[in-house]
Amino acid sequence: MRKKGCKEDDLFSFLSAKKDLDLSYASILSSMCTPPHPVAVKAHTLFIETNLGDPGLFPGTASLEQLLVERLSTLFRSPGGCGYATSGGTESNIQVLRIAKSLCRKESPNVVLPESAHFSFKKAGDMLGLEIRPVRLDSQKRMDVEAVREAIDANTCCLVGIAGTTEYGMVDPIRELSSLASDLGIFLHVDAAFGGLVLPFLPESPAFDFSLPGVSSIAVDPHKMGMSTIPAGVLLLRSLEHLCTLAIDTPYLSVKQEYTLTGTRPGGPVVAALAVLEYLGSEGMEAVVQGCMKNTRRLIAGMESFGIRRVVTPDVNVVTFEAIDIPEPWKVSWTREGHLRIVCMPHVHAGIIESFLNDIGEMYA
Ligand code: 0PR
Repeated sequence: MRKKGCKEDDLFSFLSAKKDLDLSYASILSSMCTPPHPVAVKAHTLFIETNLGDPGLFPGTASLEQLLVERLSTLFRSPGGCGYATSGGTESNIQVLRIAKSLCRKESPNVVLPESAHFSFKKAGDMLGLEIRPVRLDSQKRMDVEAVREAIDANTCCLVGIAGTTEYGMVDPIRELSSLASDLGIFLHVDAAFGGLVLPFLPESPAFDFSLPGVSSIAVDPHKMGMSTIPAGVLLLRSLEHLCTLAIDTPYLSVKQEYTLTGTRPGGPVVAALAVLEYLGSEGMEAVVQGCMKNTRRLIAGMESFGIRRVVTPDVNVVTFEAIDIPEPWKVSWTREGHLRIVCMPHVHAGIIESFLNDIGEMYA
């Protein structure tokens, strides 16, 4: 490092120049993140120095984490549920597989999940020595329940369903998975990292939450549709006993035990996540989410009017089309099967959709 520090002006012009290399959200149609809501930024800033890794020193911040868990558990219809704020879906999924593994005590445990599962489960399988068993999807890209039955065996420690798949925006048949899990006594985890803050705010949506008796845990990410600052995920469990399987003694901290994967944890994004939910309320969330779904439907109608067909009709605001050329400056993504994928996040508002459709129309109409 430099021996003498540089001038603040020089430092910030250097940093700003680097920031200018980043893309603007105005052209990003591929991301599950979105610029944070202004109240998230304000709340984050207020709690910038807090560390939830030593909650006894920050009891106010810790109580807000508990309130966030309470709000989301209630939203997912398990008012007495428990959990904690993670760094996002990856950590939530890793932690839940740790729980499932320790509960089942099998010698060669496996995890049955859909082919559409996020790659974080592969990381978890690798770290935990779990066999990951992807099962095929049906024609609508939802987990095929018959294939799930075939894949489950005596060593299955966890069944996973996705509520809002990363690539195609589908919700797996969680009701059927819940019945299967209850009948066979298997831990069922629902990865609602994306859909968890979409589905509760739609007038009609498939069941995915703790109202289904077989659902043991849910991952939801406020840093996606919750418009929080990054990183903000939440892992929720129906049973405190399950969460306690993660408990580690922390002898010299202000609390005796912790359940988290990371040690030092930022309070800022956690409070930011709560702030958005409190500020908007369910009415405000409905307005945002239903706006995103309206834009999703408009995008589908517009693309299909140019003869560019959707792959499936998504359950959430992630939409896929047959592959086409995409003009600058638009940033889209491509699924493993090569389909064009667009996420209609809050920043992808109606004007952006029309401008994108206009550009596509110039090439394909
Ligand atoms: N589960 C689901 C269903 C997800 O879609 C994701 C992330 C995760 C878990 C993991 O979440 P974290 O990345 O928060 O740990 N889905 C996005 C993806 O991989 C994340 C993302 C967001 C990628 C913005 C790119 C981007 O620009 O596609």
